[in-house]
Amino acid sequence: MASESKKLKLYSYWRSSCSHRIRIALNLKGLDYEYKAVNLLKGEQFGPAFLKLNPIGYVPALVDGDIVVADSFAILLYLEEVYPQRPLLPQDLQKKAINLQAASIVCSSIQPLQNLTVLNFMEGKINSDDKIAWVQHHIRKGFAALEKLLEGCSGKYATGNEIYLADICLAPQIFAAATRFQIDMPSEFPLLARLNEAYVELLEFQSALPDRQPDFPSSTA
Ligand SMILES: N[C@@H](CCC(=O)N[C@@H](CS)C(=O)NCC(=O)O)C(=O)O
Repeated sequence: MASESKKLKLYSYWRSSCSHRIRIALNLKGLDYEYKAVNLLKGEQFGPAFLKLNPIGYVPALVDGDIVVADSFAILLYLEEVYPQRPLLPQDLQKKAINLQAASIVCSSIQPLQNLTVLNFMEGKINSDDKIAWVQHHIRKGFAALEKLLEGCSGKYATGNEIYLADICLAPQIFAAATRFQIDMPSEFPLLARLNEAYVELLEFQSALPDRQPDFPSSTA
């Protein structure tokens, strides 16, 4: 019982790219966790129990014993501090800076402009073609910057031949861009498409994919 309550709990939604980042990080660090599904389409993120964990009503949230940490970037930094195995940031300062910048572009300058709250707010104000054009514009802007940022420093992965924070944030965003928002990765963003080919080979990335999660609805394509 005691060890059960110590097990990490991840509040997640199968399609959430922010939750997807944390699933990858937990897998890389070899941390076992209990999956707590929060159905965003049913509004479970606004229920009182979940708002106690994250007052802004977004997944992911992580519970580690008595500690609750929500917001994916904060969770990634927390995991890195508390569970230093398989580091998410390199020692090399130049590479570290690029990892932080690339991760932040995804977390702050791309994903927030496509999240459910933003898309729901637009509902009825603009048509669905304009809505997808909005999302695509912000993904393309961010991806174009990332291609420039990583040009010259990428190897097999974003900043060389080791997986770091940039990769953990890029993989879910590339997945969402290609599968939900109709971005043709190989023709538009060849460097990112090449990185993604390497990510899909890795078990830690495969088991974090949306369709591998317990709350993935089997009827959804
Ligand atoms: N900055 C937050 C953003 C979290 C976020 O936007 N989560 C989305 C799923 S990826 C969500 O919970 N959306 C629910 C909603 O918009 O109501 C993070 O990185 O964790």
